[in-house]
Amino acid sequence: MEEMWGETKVSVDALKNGKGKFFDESNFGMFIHWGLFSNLGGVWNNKTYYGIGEWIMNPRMAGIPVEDYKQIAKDFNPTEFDAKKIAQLAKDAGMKYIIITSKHHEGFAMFDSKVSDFDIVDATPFGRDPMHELSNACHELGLGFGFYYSHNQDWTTPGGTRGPKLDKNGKTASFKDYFYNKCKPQVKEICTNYGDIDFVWFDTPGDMKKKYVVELAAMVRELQPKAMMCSRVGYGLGDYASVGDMEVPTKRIQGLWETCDTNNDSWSYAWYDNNFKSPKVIISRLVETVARGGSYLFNVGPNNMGTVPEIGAEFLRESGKWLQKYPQVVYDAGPSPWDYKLPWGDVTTKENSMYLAVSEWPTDGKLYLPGLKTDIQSAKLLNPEGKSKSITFKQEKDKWVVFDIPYRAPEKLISIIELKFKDGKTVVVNDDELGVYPNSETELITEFGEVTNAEQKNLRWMEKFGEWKHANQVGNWEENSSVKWNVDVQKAGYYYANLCYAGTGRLVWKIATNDGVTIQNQQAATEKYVSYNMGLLEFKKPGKHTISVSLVEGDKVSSSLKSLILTPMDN
Ligand code: H79
Repeated sequence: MEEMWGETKVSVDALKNGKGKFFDESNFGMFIHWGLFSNLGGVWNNKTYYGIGEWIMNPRMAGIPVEDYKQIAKDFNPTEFDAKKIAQLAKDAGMKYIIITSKHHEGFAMFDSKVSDFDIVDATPFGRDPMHELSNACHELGLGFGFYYSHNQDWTTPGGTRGPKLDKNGKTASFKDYFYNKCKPQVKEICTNYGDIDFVWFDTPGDMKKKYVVELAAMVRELQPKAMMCSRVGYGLGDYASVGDMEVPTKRIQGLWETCDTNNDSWSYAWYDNNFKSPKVIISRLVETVARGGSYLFNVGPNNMGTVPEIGAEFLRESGKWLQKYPQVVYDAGPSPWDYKLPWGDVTTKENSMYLAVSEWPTDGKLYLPGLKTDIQSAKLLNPEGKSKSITFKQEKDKWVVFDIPYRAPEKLISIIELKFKDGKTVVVNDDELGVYPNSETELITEFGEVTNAEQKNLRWMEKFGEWKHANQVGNWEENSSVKWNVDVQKAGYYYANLCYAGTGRLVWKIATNDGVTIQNQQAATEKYVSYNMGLLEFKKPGKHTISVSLVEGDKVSSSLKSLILTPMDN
C-alpha cells in the first residue's frame, strides 16, 4: 500500500473469523460524501470549480476564507433528505453497509455535536441530525453502518491540519488543541450516540503524530469493539488496508482490503458532474475488486437538498438487480486463482465453484481459458430464471480450455459461466505465463513483465483536481533496457502489436520474440498515454514464448511504457 493512504499490519486470519467477518463477506458497501460543500455543488461566487467538490475551499480551488465558508451553513437546508430512501437505495443496490462522512476536512459536523457549534443541528436551518436518521434506517434494514471522520485535517478549526493557525483570541493554536478540543471528543460522540457501528473510517493521517493516532484508535476500540478501522487511521493501526482513492488494483492483494471509488468523478455532489459509471462498469469494477481479493466501497454524493442524483441512483438499482440474480459471484466469494484480470472479464470462486464473469462476450462462439490445471466437472451458463444451460468444452492437458458459447451474450451486463470442480479439490492454475488470446485483444501490462535496466513504478496523477488516475509503467530507459513478458500463445499466426506509452518527440521501439521475430518502428509520443501501431508480429507456433520490448531511439528520460497490446490479425 502506498504511503499516502497508510499501511496496516494485522492478523488477518483472526479478523476474518472475528469482527472482520461481516466486512470480508460483504464485499460491497456504500460510501456517502455529504457536507457543507454539497450545498455549493462545485460553485463559489457564481464560478464553477472542477475537481473533487469537497475540496472547493482549498486555495488551489476557490480558496474560500474560513469565515465565509462558515456562513454557508446558514442556508444549508436539505429538507428532502430521506434516510430511509438512501438506506433502501443501498439495499436495492446490493450493498451491505453504509459509511458516511460525519466530518470531512472542512470541519463541519453532519451530526449533533455538543463539542462544536459548527454542526448541522446548531448552525443550519435544517436543525435535524441526519446521522441519527441514517443509522436508524440502516439498522432497520439490516445494513451495516459506519462513519467517515477526517481526524487530521480540519480547515476551519484552529490547530487542525491546514486549518487556522490562531484561535479566536489571537493565540497560536496547536494540533494538540484541535485534537483534545474537537477531534477526540467528536469521535467519542460518533462512537457513543449512534448505537453499534461497524466502521470508523479515518482519512489522510498525513504527518499526524503517532501518539494521537494511538490514543484515538484505542478509544474507538474501547467504545466500539466491533467497529473496523481502515488503514488510513495511520501507523498500521487499522484492521484492513485501504488502497488509493479510485483505484482498482491490477494484481491480487493478500489480506483484508478495500478500495473506495465514486459513482461519477467527484466524491461530493457537483452540479456539472454527469460522468456516472454505468451499471456495467459498476458491476465490472466490483467483480474485479472481489477477484483481486478485496471489497468495493462505492460512493454517492447527495446534493444540497439531501438527495442522491437520480442517474446515479438508477444505475445502482440496476446493478443491484444483477447482483440479485448472481449473488454467489460477489458475496462471500473468494478471489480469482489468476493474479490478474483476463481479457474477457474476471473470475471469482466459492467452495468448489468458479465463476467466469464475462463482460466482453466473444463474438465467435468460443471462450478461452489459459493455465487451468484442474479437471472441470461441469460448465454451465447461469440463467437465474431456472434456465441454466450446460455448455460443452474441451480440456486437454497443458492446453487452454475452450468453451462453446452462444454467439450472443445472454446477459446485458455481465454473463456468468459456472465451473464446478470435484468437492474438496484445490483448483490449480498456472498464471506464470500471460495468455495471448486468439479471439480478443490481449493487453500485457508492464507490472507483469520482467524489467531490466529500467525503472518500474506505479504512477499516480490528477487529471481534474483530486481525481486520480493510475498507471504501472516503466521509465528511465537505458541502451540495454527491456521489458520481457512470458506468454502462452493459444494460436500461431499474425498479431498486430501496439505499444501504449507516453514520451516526447518521436520514439523508435523494438519488439522481439524468443523465436527470432523482430519488429521495429518509429511513432510519435506525447505526455498522455496513447497506443501506437508498431506492426505485425508473427508467432510461428503456439505455446510458450517470450516477448521483449526495448527503446531504440528517442528521449530515454521521458519515455514511459505502459503496455504491449496484441490483437490477432484475423479476429
Ligand atoms: O474524501 C475523499 C477525498 O476528499 C479524500 N479521500 C477521499 C475518500 C482525500 N483527501 N485528500 N486526498 C484524498 C488526497 C488528495 C490530495 C490532493 Fe492536494 C488534494 C492533491 C491535490 C489536492 C494535497 C493538497 C496535495 C496537494 C494539495
